[in-house]
Amino acid sequence: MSLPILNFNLQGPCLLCTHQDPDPDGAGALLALWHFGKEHYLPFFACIDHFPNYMNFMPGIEELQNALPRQLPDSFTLIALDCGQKSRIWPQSAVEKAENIWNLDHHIDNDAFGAINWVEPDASSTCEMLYTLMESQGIDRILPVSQNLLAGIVFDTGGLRFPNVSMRTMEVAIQLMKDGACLSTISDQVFSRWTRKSFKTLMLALQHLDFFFQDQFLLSWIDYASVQHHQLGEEDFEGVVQTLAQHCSARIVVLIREMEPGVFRGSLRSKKHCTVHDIAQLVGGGGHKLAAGFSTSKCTARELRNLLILQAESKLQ
Ligand SMILES: [Mn+2]
Repeated sequence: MSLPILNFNLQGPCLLCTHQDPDPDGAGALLALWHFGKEHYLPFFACIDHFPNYMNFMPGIEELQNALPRQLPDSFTLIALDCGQKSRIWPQSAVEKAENIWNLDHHIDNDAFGAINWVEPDASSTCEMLYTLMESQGIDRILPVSQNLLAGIVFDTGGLRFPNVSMRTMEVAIQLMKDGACLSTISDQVFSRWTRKSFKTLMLALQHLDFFFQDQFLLSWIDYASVQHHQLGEEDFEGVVQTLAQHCSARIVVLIREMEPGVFRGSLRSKKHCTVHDIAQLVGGGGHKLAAGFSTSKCTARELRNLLILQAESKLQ
């Protein structure tokens, strides 16, 4: 792993950002750096987009939500965490004002949009990368830093069990636990958060589940009428595709929901040596090799469905 030439004894101020619709990896990396900056009186500023309730447990998150810092200086470096593309950074208004951008990320389709880019597609998470960076600079971790880093790692690895978990990931997790971060508490907060509506969403996903190619490809499709009837929000779909992916033969699993008429959001998961980021890219999305997503209004339901089935077929041959 080649480390970037990053020096936290920066001359100028830094604004820490992650992607829109933040998840515990982006938010955890941001919060870890923010706590580190506070501890060392560094001119670090941070802000975070609206986040789901379950992330409330992450130390410091409520202080940063939803607003640009009032005292944001005229000139600053933007540190983008866990963002594959510049257009994913939140808030976009800060992107325009930033003097330059540092890009720390692990998405395979990261397009190196920064003045400095450190992209490690083999890292489990941006939090794992940040741990390595802090360790390389001999930085001591206070507990809120370790808790946030472990939250990001646990989230992006599905509780330390996805194929992106390396021995290094486990070593880092152990060190963070030695710091006092609690794996079981974090796992509970991150994964045991299904609501009645999540279960309703799962029920719909199961009702509309189709099996193809000897059950190697699973496709579930929830149309706008169902989304509207049950008043489903994007947060109600969290974890559903992962549940479908527990099918023993599945290699590619896709969950589509029509959140507005003609607007299709898709979550893709893959197992057993298939990749899905390249399928997502065909409809303007992206992500990781084994977990990707998209949102498109550029094709009809029939076109999208046919495209997904054809793509899956070609990969499963
Ligand atoms: Mn991530």
